[in-house]
Amino acid sequence: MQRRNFFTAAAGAVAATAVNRVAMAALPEAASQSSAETAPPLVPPNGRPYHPVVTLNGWTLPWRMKDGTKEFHLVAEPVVREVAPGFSINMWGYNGQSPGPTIEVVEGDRVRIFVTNRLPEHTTVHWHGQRLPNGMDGVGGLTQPHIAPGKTFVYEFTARRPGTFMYHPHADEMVQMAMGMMGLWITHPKGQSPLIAEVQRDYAWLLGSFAVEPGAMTPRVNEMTDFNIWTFNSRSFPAISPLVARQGDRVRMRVGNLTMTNHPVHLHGHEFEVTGTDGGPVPPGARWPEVTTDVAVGQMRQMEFVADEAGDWALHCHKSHHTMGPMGHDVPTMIGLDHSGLVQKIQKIVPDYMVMGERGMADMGNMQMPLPDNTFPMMSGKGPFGSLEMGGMFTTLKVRKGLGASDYRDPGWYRHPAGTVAYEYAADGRGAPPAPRQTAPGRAPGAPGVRKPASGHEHH
Ligand SMILES: [Cu+2]
Repeated sequence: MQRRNFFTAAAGAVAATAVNRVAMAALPEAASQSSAETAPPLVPPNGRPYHPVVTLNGWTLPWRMKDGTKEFHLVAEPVVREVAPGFSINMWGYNGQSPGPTIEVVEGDRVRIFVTNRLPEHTTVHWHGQRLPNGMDGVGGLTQPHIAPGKTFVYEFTARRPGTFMYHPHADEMVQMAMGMMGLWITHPKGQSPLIAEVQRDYAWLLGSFAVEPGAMTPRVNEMTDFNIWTFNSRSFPAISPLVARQGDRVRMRVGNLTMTNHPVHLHGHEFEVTGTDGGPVPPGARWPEVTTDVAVGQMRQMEFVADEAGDWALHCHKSHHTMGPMGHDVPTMIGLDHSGLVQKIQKIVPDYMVMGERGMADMGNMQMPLPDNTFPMMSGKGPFGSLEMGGMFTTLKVRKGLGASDYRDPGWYRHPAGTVAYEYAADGRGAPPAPRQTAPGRAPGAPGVRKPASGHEHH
C-alpha cells in the first residue's frame, strides 16, 4: 500500500501545470495511488464507526473533517492501469487509478467533494443513485456547466440514505467511461438498520470492459458493442485479488455495472441473497436464494451469504466470453477438422504456422505463442491442477477455517482433504463403472440417426 499521510502530505504533489497550485493548496490533499494491490480496509479515523469495505484491487479515498463536513478531493486524470502482468492500458480515471478510489461515508454525513479536471477535455461527476439537490447531480449542460480542463468544481450534499452507489462522468460519457472513469460510493447505515445485516467481510467492485487491439495500449473509445477486455475494477484474471473469508463469516459483495452489457455474476459452492440494489435495501420478505444474479447496465447488486464451505470457489461472470482475454472473432471453428499432414506442408512455406482449435480451444491455455508486446493472452491463469483457461471477469472466493478477523491475505491454494477431489477412474481402482446408458430407439422424436443398439453389444 502506498497511501501517504493524508493530513501532512503537500498538495503540491499534484503536478498538473494546468492547475493553479496556489488554489490547490487550500484544498484537501488529492491522495493518489498507483499500486494495483487490494488495499486493506480504511478504518475510519474519526466520526461514527462502521465496518469498512474492501475494494478489490483498489482503495478508499481518505478525507478531512472541516466544520463538521467530510471533504474529499477527486482528480480526474489520465492514468496507466496494469490490467494484468505485462498488459497495461492507457485509461482515464481518478487519483492515479481506474476505477477511482472508493468513497465511504455514513448516512447523514455532510459531504463536500472537490473535483479537479486534469483531462484534456471537460468533464463532470454524476453521483449515481444519490438523493441530492438537483444542481449537485453532475449532468453537464443540464444541472451544471461542464468542468473545463484545469478547473476545480465543488459538490456538496448530505448522504441521505445508506447503500452502494457509483460515480462517473456525465460528460462525453461514451468516451470517458470507455476510458475507465468510474468509482464506487458506499454510504454505511447510521447505527443498526433492520434491513442491513452486519457482515464480517464487505467486498466491492465495478464491472468493466475495454476495446483494445492486440499490441495497443489505448482503448477504441468509439466502440459500442465489441469489447474484448473484461474486468473487475479494471483488472483481469489472474490479476484480480481473491475474496478471502474465514469459514462462517457473513460476506457481502457489492457489484456495480457501468459497462455496455449485462453480467450474470455467479458464485460456486454457496447460495446468496440479493440484499440491496442502488435503490436501497431489499426487504427480507422479497429476497430469494440465488447462485447467479444478473447485474444489468447501470445497476448495482448487493449479495450476501455465509461462507460456510471451505475451499477455493470460482466467482465469475457467466457469459463465457467474458472470462476470456482478447481473441480474434474471425477465428473459424476448427473442432472436428482433420489437419493431419496439412501442417507439415504449410510449414514448408510458413514456418510459424500452427493449428488452433482442432480439439476445441482448451489447448490455447497451454500454448506458448509469440504475442505482440503489451498483449494479454486469451486464456491464462494457472491453478494447483493446471491451466484454468480463464481470463477476464473471474476470481475466487477463498474460504478458510480460523483466519484472523482482519486477515485479507491470499491464503494460497486450498489443500483438499484426502478423498475429496475428483479422480481418474482406473478399472482395477475404486468403485465399479455405472452401466452405460441404454439408448431407447424411437424415444427422441425428430432426432435423425438414433443408433439402434446392436444385439449382443448391450451390457447388463
Ligand atoms: Cu460478463
